Amino acid sequence: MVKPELEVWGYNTYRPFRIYWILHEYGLKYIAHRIGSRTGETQTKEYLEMNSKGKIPILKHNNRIITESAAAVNYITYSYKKPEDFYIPNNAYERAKVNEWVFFSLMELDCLVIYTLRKHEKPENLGLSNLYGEAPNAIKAARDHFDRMIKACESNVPENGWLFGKRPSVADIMFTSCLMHCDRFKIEIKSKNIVNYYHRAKERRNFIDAYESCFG
Ligand SMILES: N[C@@H](CCC(=O)N[C@@H](CS)C(=O)NCC(=O)O)C(=O)O
Repeated sequence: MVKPELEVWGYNTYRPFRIYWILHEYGLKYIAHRIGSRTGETQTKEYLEMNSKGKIPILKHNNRIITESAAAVNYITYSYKKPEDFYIPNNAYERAKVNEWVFFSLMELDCLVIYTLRKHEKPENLGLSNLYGEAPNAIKAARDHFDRMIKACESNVPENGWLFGKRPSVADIMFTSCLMHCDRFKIEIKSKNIVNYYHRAKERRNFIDAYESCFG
């Protein structure tokens, strides 16, 4: 049997999940190395040679290594034939609109909200304040920021389908993966529209299969 040319390191968290989801959208075979963050597995000499940040995920394609989840998701879309049921932008403006969601998700949601909660919530709330210190003001600011950003993007989320119509895109993978943290950190999504969008996303076959591969 030919060894799949794609390999993923990481599982059980939402950032590797982004890569599993795009691989399932593209129907690609891959090898999953189910290693966890903060288990020591990302700190071995061998792993650090692949990703000096000592984090998951990594995508490897033959001898190429990609260490940021969004870059890895995009890499798949640049490298493989587009599936029928997936949206790829056609021109600079359409690409910019997809990227708007990607950078919004990474910066405003992942970085400013999710990382802050992960670092400063108490361990009983799945945070790491035992390592990074308690910071109640930062936690409140992060939760307020989430509410503000949800309100800001609400009118750009359609009532049906995906962010760019009938087919999902990289924007949906990035945005949905950030919404998934709401369950974990008990963040209420104060928008019926976005809650409905999130439920629709979770019903997609490729989402369910990717979820099983990443978290099952
Ligand atoms: N910006 C990176 C973030 C990767 C990241 O923070 N991964 C987490 C797990 S989801 C991790 O490995 N954390 C361990 C650490 O921060 O030391 C990406 O999106 O790929």
